[in-house]
Amino acid sequence: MDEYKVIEQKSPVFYEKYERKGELQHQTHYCPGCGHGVVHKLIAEAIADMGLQDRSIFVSPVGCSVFAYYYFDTGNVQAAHGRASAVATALKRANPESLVISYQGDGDLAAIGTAEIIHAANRGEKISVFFVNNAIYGMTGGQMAPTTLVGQESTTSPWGRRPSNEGYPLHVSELLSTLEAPVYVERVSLHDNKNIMKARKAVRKALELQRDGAGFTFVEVLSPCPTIWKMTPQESRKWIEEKMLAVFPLGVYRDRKLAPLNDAVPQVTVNQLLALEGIREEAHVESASTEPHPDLHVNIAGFGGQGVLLLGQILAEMGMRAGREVSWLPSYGPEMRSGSAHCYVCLAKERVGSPLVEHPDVLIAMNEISLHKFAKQVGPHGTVLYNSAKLPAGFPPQQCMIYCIPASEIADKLGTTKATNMVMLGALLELTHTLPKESAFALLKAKVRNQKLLTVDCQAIDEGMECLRKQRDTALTDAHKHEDQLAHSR
Ligand SMILES: Cc1ncc(C[n+]2csc(CCOP(=O)(O)OP(=O)(O)O)c2C)c(N)n1
Ligand code: SF4
Repeated sequence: MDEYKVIEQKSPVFYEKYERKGELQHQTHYCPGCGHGVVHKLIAEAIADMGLQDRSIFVSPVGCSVFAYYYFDTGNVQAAHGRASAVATALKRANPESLVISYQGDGDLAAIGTAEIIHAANRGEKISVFFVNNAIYGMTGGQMAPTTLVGQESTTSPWGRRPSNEGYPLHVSELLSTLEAPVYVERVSLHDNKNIMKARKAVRKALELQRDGAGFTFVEVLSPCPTIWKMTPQESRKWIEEKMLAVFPLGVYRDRKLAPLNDAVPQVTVNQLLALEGIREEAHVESASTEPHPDLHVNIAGFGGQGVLLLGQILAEMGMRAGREVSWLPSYGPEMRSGSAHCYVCLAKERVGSPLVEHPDVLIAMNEISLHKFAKQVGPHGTVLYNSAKLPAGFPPQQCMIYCIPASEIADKLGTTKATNMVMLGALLELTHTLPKESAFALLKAKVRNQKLLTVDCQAIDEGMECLRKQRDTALTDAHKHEDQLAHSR
């Protein structure tokens, strides 16, 4: 029975079965002799040896390795073409304790994703990027890549790459090592076993540096693509050795080990900032008093000049002061005045996953166009606050509750139309009871220098609250009357 001993087996970082294929679920989709499988193996083994599988997030690109998420039993995100290092940036910043891997081909990273990689490297993002350079676009059938060699034929350079027309191959490792922030940049190759072992070391080193909190790490891997190169696996390894090494010299281009970037200005968290401004205590009290309404998604829409975006900012800042997670996402046209504008505000207990608000709990429609445009997005339990004394003629019935708040009129009576948005803020506060009006007053006090305007703003909030309260009471009374009538008629 004990005729042989298993000394090599699939890394536990790979799924046991690769679900993509109906049959042959032990195989990847890569062509025989492809370098992607080798690089996958090196990364998987390094993660397993470091014991960081549960903290690893693998970002797969567009290209032949798009399906890496079928293989790596880690966190997985598949990024749009060229955006893997930007997506990795977000993942790492949001989850600093995780090990974030951006895996990209040369078409992905060095063509469509040039901007993303340069800026991620230049910012010193604490991610590890594995750049698989096979001198061609593999997945799409062999178009010229920025790394295609001079004279190399491709479907888009059938005469061979000519510098006069297509320029020269891009040397990404060299390029990135001109930047100040990267801590580790190395180019390795898969053309023979000795070099695969060097690649193994480089992969480990990049991941270990990231684990230890260093900055941007980058490993370029010269990798065979036998299918597109129309060679056998053996020939393609030879081709790397004979052709690619001369153009892409191997070696360490940057090795700064642990060299944290020291900012003259220390970084502070939002909470520290609030504490510095002396409003953290207040935030504590507010959050305790607002427990029953944890999440609120609002769309505030109107035209430029109505204070639409400012209202959203104030709401978001009130939420922030109350210890909520918040987001504010503005959208506006090129016109500073009178173009359409809207913003989404989320106030949440947990981190906000997406700042988009497709189905708002509350729509604040500052004008008729916005009402027509957005009211249908409000669900049956949502509410519309419409800036007018009544709905436009012929406006179809909606599944949600609509309150007509003549905010502009109220603001005019107070002395300035500018306070329209504050009337709406008051109505919103009264409607949702999510945040106390005192928080709005405190915030305005800190922001509005003109005392007269400050007084009007505060009055506007009170009037907005009062207006909503009255309408709600009327609506309730009407509902009770209706119920009574029904009861009598039975
Ligand atoms: C926005 C966009 N543009 C173009 C494509 C088509 N496309 C898919 S993969 C690819 C190139 C992949 O080449 P590379 O990054 O070198 O990876 P390989 O396939 O060689 O591993 C392109 C252009 C796409 N999917 N999305
Ligand atoms: S086309 Fe090239 S890069 Fe793509 S899987 Fe096949 S060998 Fe690998």
